[in-house]
Amino acid sequence: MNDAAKPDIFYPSEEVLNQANVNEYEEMYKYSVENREQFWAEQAETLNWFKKWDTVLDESNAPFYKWFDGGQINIVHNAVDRHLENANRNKMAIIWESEHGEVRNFSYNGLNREVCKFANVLRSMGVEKGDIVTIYMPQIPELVFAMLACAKIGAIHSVVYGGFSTEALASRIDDAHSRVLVTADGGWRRGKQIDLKSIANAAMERSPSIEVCICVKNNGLDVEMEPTRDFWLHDLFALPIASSKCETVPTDAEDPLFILYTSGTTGKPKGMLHTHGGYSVYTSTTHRMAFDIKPQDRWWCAADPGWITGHSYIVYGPLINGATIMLYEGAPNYPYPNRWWQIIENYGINILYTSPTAIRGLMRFGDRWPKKHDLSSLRLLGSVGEPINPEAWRWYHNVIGQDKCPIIDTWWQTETGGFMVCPLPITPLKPGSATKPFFGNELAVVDDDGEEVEVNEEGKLIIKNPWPGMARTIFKDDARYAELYWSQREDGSWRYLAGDSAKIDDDGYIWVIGRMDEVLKVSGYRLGTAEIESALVSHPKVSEAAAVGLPHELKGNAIHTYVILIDGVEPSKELMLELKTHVGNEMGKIATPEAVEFVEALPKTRSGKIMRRVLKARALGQDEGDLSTLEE
Ligand code: 6R9
Repeated sequence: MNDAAKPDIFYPSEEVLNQANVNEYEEMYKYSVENREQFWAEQAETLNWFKKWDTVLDESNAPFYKWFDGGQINIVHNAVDRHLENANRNKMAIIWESEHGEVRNFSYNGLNREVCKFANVLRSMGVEKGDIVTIYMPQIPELVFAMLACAKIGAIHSVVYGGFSTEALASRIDDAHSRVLVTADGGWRRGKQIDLKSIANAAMERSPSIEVCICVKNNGLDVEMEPTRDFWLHDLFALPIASSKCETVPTDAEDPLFILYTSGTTGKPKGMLHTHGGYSVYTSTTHRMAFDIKPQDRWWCAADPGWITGHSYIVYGPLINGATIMLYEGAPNYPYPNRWWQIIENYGINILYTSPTAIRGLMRFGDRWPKKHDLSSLRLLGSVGEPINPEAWRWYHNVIGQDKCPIIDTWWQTETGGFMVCPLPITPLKPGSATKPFFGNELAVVDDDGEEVEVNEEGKLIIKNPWPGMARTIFKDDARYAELYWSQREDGSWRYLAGDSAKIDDDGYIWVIGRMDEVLKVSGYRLGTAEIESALVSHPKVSEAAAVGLPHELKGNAIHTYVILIDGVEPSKELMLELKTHVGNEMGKIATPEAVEFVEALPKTRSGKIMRRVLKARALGQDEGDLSTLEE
């Protein structure tokens, strides 16, 4: 049967149906939305609490909802400690492989030892409950240890993706006022060493709040250490303070667990704040149900812990569920395009969760690379970060999933903490749709007036209810949080605005189309036009800049920029390349523009806002739409 003749709906096999953790959707969904608090209380019961909650959901100060208020918990108590009391103690928690083939394994017992030592070291550096520790690391086990160590002592982590550069790191340190930075000498990518410590040094110069920098020796780069500020982790671990015993601190359910900066509509990145209680319940429940987690599973979420996907589904959800997690530091196609398939075969990975960009990137090398490997251990596949195009879906399903693995396409955001729309393994699938709402959630598509649109009509995606994994606020900016995301209806109910456009089909399947605001998903990474523009404008020869996303075969979207130079500077090819590099140096390679176009003027509204939609329409040769607000 050729691709075109394949049915549009894929039904799960008997085998998948028989082993499903949840074997029925409709009735349970109905129960979960009609008895939302009851449903989430039942899920919360599966975790260990130091003290049980008083109320499941407190709506008295909406949209600042509280979940499990009055309860005491610590996510690490559930992700690590409780496994030490049962057969998981000696189970593999983390398998790590580096690009150049180094392998390190940690059992749950071993993980606990490392986390305790790290927690004691942080304490000895004066880190206390409520302090924010910034973490800037390659994808190595110490990144996970550092996150868990913070949580264990009630400190708040702010992980900055290791692919970001000086300005991105400095502004995040600054906003969080971190006293302590955890970093590494460097990382590996495509056989090259990435010099993280130098970037960290430059960022610390720009953001003077850092008093202590703990540095992990990863690739042995010769780096500059400032003697009164910088410490090697292995030196600290050799001291008596780094005892391998450390009590986990009980935190209130609503105590902050982490902030994670994400790009928003305007201005600088927003620190989305998540808490211990609801986030523990939400990530573990979604992971267990959508990915059918079994005790013997080897789970591989091939994202970076520096993004929300890594926080929720490399670290917290899977560890709470006692899974064995795979971590790989390196490029998917290094030294050859079979690297990932080799990892799956070598370690017997059962579930692979990745992005459409990664799938498209590996697909272009052809079937012969995966076909060299035994991928029969795979049971389920997952997708996240952007809509998956049907062609990539089919390849993933046929070639990687050998026609037997359901594809769990999960729609969610940094703000939502965990999956909001996703199939269960038993759900019939339509390629390109994340299918139906997860339990407890009611979604809709509305027009500009907030009215629900007809079936199959495009509009704004909204969520009509609170859920335990939701971000509680934007760090230091409650007002902006309420204003950006929430609106209240006349009947008093609240709605969360996702920022995506979508439609819902006759079967109730949700099709997410893409962002409606100034957020770009480039290779699945979330970037803001504002950050890219400000990186451009920080170049001495640039007067004004605008960035838009244009469709790109591999990356989903590619960054196109328009630049007005300062008076007297002539456009040139060299300057174009220099500006591209400049953005890469300031923000990180992922933000390097695909194109820099020199222009005399930018389309603006009368109030001076750049009309990016006009730039985009022009670039695509499309109708420019309503130009009535365009400046003369
Ligand atoms: C988890 C994550 C959020 C934005 C979101 C949407 C896009 C994520 C998607 C998807 C279609 C999916 N997105 N998953 N679009 N189908 N399965 O990516 O969080 O980095 O905050 O980005 O990503 O546009 O609004 P984040």
